[in-house]
Amino acid sequence: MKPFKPEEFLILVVDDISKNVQLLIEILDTVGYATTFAIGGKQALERVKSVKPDLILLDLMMPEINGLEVCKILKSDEATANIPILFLTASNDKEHLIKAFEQGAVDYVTKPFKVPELLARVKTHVELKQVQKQLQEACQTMKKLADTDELTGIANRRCLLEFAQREFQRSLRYGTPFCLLMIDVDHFKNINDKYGHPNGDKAIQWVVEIIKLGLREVDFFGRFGGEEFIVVLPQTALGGALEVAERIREAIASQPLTLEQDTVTLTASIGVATYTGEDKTVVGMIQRADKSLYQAKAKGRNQVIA
Ligand code: GH3
Ligand code: MG
Ligand code: MG
Ligand code: MG
Repeated sequence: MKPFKPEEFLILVVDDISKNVQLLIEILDTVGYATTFAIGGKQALERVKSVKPDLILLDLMMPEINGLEVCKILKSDEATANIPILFLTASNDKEHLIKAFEQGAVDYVTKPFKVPELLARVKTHVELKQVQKQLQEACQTMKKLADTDELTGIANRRCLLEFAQREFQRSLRYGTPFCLLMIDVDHFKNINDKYGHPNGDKAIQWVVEIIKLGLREVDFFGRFGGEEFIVVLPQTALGGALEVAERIREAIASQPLTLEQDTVTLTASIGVATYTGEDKTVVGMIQRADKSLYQAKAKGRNQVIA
């Protein structure tokens, strides 16, 4: 765990009485927390929108909007639901305590409180919040790694198939068109044989950059295997898919690549498959794209076949 640095945590103090706010801020200041405050529930809700506190010390009994209501509102909004809330109250009513926890509070302290105890609780909650944040970040990093092809940085086969299947499901449900392109670099073995595997890798990365330039934001692109790629074209009928495919084919064939001082021209063959409503899963579409690709190869490569 990272060393504890109180100044990195922003604590929002909420009370309807400004003297109480002042006292709490002075206490938090002795440790070095970053602090901000709101007088009353309404101001608290506005404050949370503009700052992102790591913890809220929330007074329970306040006129207009009381603490329980503030808590309920914050917990029902995805953007603020994760902010831990510690209630501070003069109420000895056990009902209040139970309600506070039911509304999603992490802690409940009655006034008058003991300063060291309050500070110990605050520290526990901000540290827990930090651990939670680190876990979320680690999960995101792992998901990204699990989805990404190491050589090219685009989606790997698993992620690509997942996306394609989702798109297939959407078409199945709404009857919207969609197409797949399967792109395979022609005679790629020759590149590896002549320039070596690391240069082959470089050529694959180059092809990826060229394909990317020919796609729209909504199109999805992944590495299916070696020098084979699949482009998913959502909401696109055959005419549009053929245009995209032709643009990609032309871009690859017309731009020279430099390998070991040689100017190399690569070409690619592209098979196109459209969603017809007859396939059971996207695998059927991929098989048809592969068949078209095979025909493009058989007919002399550097061409698009649907
Ligand atoms: P064609 O597709 O036109 O029929 O011929 P090809 O030479 O491209 O045929 P094939 O698909 O059989 O060969 C692809 C080659 O790509 C074989 C493999 O060594 C190479 N390859 C696959 N993955 C990688 C990679 O990650 N890096 C490099 N450098 N080469 C790779
Ligand atoms: Mg009050
Ligand atoms: Mg090939
Ligand atoms: Mg291949």
